[in-house]
Amino acid sequence: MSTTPSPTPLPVREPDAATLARTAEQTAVTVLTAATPHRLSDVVPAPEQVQPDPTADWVLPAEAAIVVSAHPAALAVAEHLAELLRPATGYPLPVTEAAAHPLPVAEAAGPGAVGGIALLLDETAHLGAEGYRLDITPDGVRLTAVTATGLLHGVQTLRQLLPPAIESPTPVAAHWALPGGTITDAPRFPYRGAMLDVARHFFAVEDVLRVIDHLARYKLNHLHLHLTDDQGWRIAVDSWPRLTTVGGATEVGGGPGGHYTKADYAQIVSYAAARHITVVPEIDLPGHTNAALVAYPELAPDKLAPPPYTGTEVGFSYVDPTDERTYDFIADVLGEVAALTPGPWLHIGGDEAFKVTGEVYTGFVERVQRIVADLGKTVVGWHQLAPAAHLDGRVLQWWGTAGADPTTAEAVRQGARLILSPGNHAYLDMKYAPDTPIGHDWAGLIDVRKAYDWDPGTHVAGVPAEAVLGVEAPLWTESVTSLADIEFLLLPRLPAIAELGWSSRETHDWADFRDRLAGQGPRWATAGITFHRAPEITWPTTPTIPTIPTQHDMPQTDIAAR
Ligand code: TNX
Repeated sequence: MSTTPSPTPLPVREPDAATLARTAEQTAVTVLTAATPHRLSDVVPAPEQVQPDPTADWVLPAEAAIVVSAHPAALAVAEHLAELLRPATGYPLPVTEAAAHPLPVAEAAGPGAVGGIALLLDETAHLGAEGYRLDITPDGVRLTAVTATGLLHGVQTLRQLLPPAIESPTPVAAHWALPGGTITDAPRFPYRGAMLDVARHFFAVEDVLRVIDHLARYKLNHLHLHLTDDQGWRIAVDSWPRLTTVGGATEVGGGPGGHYTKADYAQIVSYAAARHITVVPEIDLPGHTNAALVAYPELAPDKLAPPPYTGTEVGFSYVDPTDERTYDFIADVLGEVAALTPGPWLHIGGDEAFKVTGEVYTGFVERVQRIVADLGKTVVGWHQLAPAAHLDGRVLQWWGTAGADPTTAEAVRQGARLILSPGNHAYLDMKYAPDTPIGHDWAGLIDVRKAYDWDPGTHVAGVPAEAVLGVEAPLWTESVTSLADIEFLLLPRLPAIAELGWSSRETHDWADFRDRLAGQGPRWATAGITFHRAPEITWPTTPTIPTIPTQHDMPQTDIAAR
């Protein structure tokens, strides 16, 4: 019996401390994170086209740079990407301008560069105003778009393809692997939004900014702020100062309320704009105006100040539609709000004005629509606006639960476009289940499947897909008092509505959506975001994330060896 001779041992050299430390770190990385990346299709909302190439997986190296077309808006997106990736990776990820494009990543970064991430604007690409192409190759990542908005959407996709640990606010020992292949993507509808009611309960600027971040993740591009209601007036108007000093000092349940100064509002608008999100301000008229009447009784039909209202009933208040002073008030308010708002939209509410009916109501709406048009803005209102005369460009927001309304269909036939927020699918203030601790149920219970299983293109009878501007998920806040409450109702249903707005109908598949949505759970958990662990979803257990020891924690020898 012969034995295979063992190979002659190589001469052994003692490894130095630095090599030992590196080896230990690499071993830890291999043990603690999966070596295989996510699937290229594990993205919410579902991309239009996904072509995986398993031979092209790529791992983000510590020395990677972000190269970007020399254009201010693209540079801002590149900086944003770097800011998203730096906390968890601990990598410097410098942002540099590309010499020319399109070039392979390494070439764009300059001679001798390691693979990195290239963000390239290409006006000749057929990707549409918001689309992008993401190529993950053994040389690195190349993201191409016609606009900076497209680049930003691609950045959100890239972020979701990295391991969930990328959401960690502090450095993590992970293998930052990306699945190889190409994604080509563009939205189905141009308007994709969410609404936050800051009137029933007031929310601080930082809470609104955090909601904006949640919208950006799922490629939503509009934030509708319901700024005024019976329980509080939340936006400063210089020409009518008591709106906030008096009208802003209440909220549901008797809390202190609050309001946004013009600087606060400007901060929200610019934070949203940096994420390519347009703010849609709503001044709800002629109903839902008790807070304004408390501040200015001259606007009330009987010219008497009503008591402040902190309950949750609707439909009792209205500004006097027969008094010219009311229209001065509206022109002043809408003028100031329009001046603060770079986006094209002004939302005038129009819902539940139960005491202003028939021709008085339509006459009122027609005057206010005209005021908005004269300010150079496009009027948006709840679908109760439908019987008022058509005005070019006007947009109705559908919140019905029945899927049919001849008056709305007729308004659309005359040229109105529709934003779909069906109460029984898209209302994020509806409870998930009978035992959901907060929320309403007047439009039914909305579990994740109910939020996902409808088609904006065919939902309202007589309204063709071409007349649908998009979708919006409203969050009314009668029962919502904290950021955690907001997140609990938003997640995981907001991504369902976002997918209906973004993804082509061909990708619509509940089982597939459910699996992709499950993958978002560990991301939210890692980022410290509250969400409802909906029982329909098989949430993966969130791995304990290993943190990289800071220099302070390291033994002295390792620091010296670095
Ligand atoms: C109806 S939807 C309202 C709001 C309430 C909401 C509660 C709409 C245009 N009006 O005033 O907050 O129901 O779900």
